[in-house]
Amino acid sequence: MPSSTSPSTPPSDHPDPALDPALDPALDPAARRQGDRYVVTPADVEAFRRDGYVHLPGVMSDEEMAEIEAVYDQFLRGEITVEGKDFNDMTTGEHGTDPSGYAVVNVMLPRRYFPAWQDNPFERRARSIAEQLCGEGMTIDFDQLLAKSPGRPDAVFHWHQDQAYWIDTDDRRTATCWLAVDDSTLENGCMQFLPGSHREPVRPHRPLHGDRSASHTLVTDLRPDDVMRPVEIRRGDITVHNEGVLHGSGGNTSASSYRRAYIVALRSESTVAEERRRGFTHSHNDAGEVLDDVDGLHA
Ligand SMILES: O=C(O)CCC(=O)C(=O)O
Repeated sequence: MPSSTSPSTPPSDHPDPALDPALDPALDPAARRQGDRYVVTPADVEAFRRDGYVHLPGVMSDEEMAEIEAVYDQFLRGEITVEGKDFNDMTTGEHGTDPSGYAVVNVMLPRRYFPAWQDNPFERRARSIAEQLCGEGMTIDFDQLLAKSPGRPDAVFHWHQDQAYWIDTDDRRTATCWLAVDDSTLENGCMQFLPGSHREPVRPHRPLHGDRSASHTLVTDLRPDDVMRPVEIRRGDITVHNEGVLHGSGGNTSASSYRRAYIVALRSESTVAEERRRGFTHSHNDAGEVLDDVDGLHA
């Protein structure tokens, strides 16, 4: 059942023309891919500014997805070494144990642990998209894999604003590019957003379990008027969200479908420099004082 802290599953949004090109033949995703660039339309920019997120169809081709998936699954099989808490279960904070029981497998900073992934085709298109949505001076801050296995209704990603997880900086521009490696549906736990919530200040957040050494995961409560909007997208599509929009996702109730996502987050160069100066790298192994200094714990 929906609760104030667990993602609910309201009916899906009105049909999205980008999911069905027949509804709008002008939106041909293949034509929007132009080498390293992906063409963002004025309507996309407007949606991103208004809602705090936007859905971009067909950012990656089938062939490009196959290459990404091969490395992605090497991570999931434990064939690429990831240090300490950077390979964890996002729901429990467990790490260093058998991941086959994890509800949400979370790999932080895959490009650090597998440098050959740096500058891959998704990173290059994400750069182009971030520049079109946020302007110049954007750089990759971190990347992440989030995988929910089938039949895991507990694979809930609790409501939060990303800025709540981050330290305060002057230029907070952010484009978090969330790539669907599987079709992402309400059933398998797609992303859900609260449109326009990025215009509010960061809400108070709390660690899901105990303190941040026990639980990296932060959570905030929905308010009675908050209506979350699920965004179902296809493999190869992305959503892009900013630092302030409230979001999360429900469990995976599908009997057969994984819900794998590959995230590349770009932020302003000045913010990334300030984060690194203060020892904040988005690793779950960052020092405790840094992890306690984040905005959501002081809102
Ligand atoms: O993949 C999810 O369900 C949540 C991802 C998320 O919160 C994020 O990318 O900021």
